[in-house]
Amino acid sequence: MRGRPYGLLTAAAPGSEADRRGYIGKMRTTHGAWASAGVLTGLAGLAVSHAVASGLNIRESPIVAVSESIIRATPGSVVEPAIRLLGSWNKTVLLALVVIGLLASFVAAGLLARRSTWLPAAIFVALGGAALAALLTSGTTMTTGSMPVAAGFVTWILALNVLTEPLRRTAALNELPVERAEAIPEASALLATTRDLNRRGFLVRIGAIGAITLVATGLGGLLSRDRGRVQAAREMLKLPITPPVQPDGTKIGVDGIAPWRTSNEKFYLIHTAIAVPVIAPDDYALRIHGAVERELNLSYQDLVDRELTEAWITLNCVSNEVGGDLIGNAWWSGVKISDLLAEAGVRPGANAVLQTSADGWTCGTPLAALTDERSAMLALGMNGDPLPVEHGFPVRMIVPGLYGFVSATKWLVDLEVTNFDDFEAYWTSRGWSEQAPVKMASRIDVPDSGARVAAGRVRIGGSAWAQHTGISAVDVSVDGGPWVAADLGEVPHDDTWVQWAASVEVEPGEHRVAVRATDKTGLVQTSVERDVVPDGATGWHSIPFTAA
Ligand SMILES: Nc1nc2c(c(=O)[nH]1)N[C@H]1C(S)=C(S)[C@@H](COP(=O)(O)O)O[C@H]1N2
Ligand SMILES: [Mo]
Repeated sequence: MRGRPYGLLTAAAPGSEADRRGYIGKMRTTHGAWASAGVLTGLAGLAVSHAVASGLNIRESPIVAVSESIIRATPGSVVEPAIRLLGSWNKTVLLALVVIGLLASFVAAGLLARRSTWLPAAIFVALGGAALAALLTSGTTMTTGSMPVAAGFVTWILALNVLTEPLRRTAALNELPVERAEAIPEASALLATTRDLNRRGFLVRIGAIGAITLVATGLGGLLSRDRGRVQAAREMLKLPITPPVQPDGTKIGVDGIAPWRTSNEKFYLIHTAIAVPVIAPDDYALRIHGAVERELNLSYQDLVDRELTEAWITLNCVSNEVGGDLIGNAWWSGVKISDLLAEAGVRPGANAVLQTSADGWTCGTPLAALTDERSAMLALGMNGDPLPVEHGFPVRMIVPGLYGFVSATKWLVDLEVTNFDDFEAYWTSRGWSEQAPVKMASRIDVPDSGARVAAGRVRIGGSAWAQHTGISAVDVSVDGGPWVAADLGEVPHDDTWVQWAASVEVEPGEHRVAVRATDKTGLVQTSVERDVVPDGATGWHSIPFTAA
């Protein structure tokens, strides 16, 4: 028995068996209505999640991230012929397939919503999980990546409920014993009115969710256009900087040690901003003021036109635990801060420079660290490219020898020459130290913690750092035995980390190897374990391994 179209809902066709038996109020909800609810729900979630992703400046919207992760996960033997076959259309075809897959899932979710609340939710959990996995493997952090996915997921669940509620009510109506409704005119009229109300309710809700979807789509487009514009401007930049040429001997040649030069993609990211500032070079302005003779106001071009300084500098985070990886070493290009401060003319009495980022984050750096011989700079370039947006584009500060939270302001827009007594910076007001030189540290990268290795001669290797002081020796000790001196890689100067490697003899069984460094003043790294708060962790890194 087929229903007659009645908007998106159908009534029993006149003259049908149902009609003859008096099923006047018996109106079915069509598959079409449930499927459309599913599709609109799906689109609403995608639009909201895209808007959030654009607002957070996540490079890829979840759909693109999923498509790219499909490319990554597909074996080359499949991808390569496909690219050859489809030529430049391959990305479009892939995106189209992803979209078709999504639409099919949305239709399925809508149809399943008729009988179950759990099955459509399970579909959305699966889709959200795939998007999250794709975003995370594309380099987005967990906190940032989970937000667009969570927003999309919540939209899916809410929209599906809102849209299917009138359909559900109509379906419930159909379960009522209404065979003899025709005989009672009041009942018949009531059924017709309820049916009509449900139908109108459904259409109103379709309209509302549709409007939300359109607004979110427009918003996402605007937000990502802004980021796209700045990205494009960044890519067009021709900075007078040189590409990184890694000095000979810095690589000690043990597989598994973190590369001496950290690529921009692998460089750790730490910032409090949820949506990172997106600043076009043309809109950039830096103010240098406070206790100075002459206030300086500089554009991006003003900085580019100055003499640029370039250096290898290892940056690390005070929150790096013993053995942790919140550290990276890059080739930075920028303007020496000491030159700018000399030009501004620092007045006596000042001992600090307060920096403010475009997102309002602040930090204070000792004036001395910015005026001595070290290459403290306003960096424009990282590893030969303009700074990546999330690493502070267009301008950030880099100061060798100090933790990032007291020196490495990203999206820098304001430098105030002042005194430590006169301000409290972002982290200082939250229990962290006012001043924080990097503490000497050493880390074991090879073997992996808990690894199985062949008994006999075992290679141990890793990195050590004491920025701006320099490392003079690294030693390892197995199971508390005597210290064995490691070989050190070369370094261009004392502002970078150094790779080290040692060989030890081990019997079969369980072992633990520890490492400690010595700096160029002769200070031996302390074994006293201290937490990262308030000014950096201390203690020896050690790892267990098994020799067989
Ligand atoms: N604007 C801004 N700059 C900032 C931060 C921040 O939260 N906001 N974090 C700082 C900290 S704690 C560190 S360790 C470094 C990290 O720089 P990276 O993300 O480029 O590795 O940036 C510093 N600069
Ligand atoms: Mo940090």
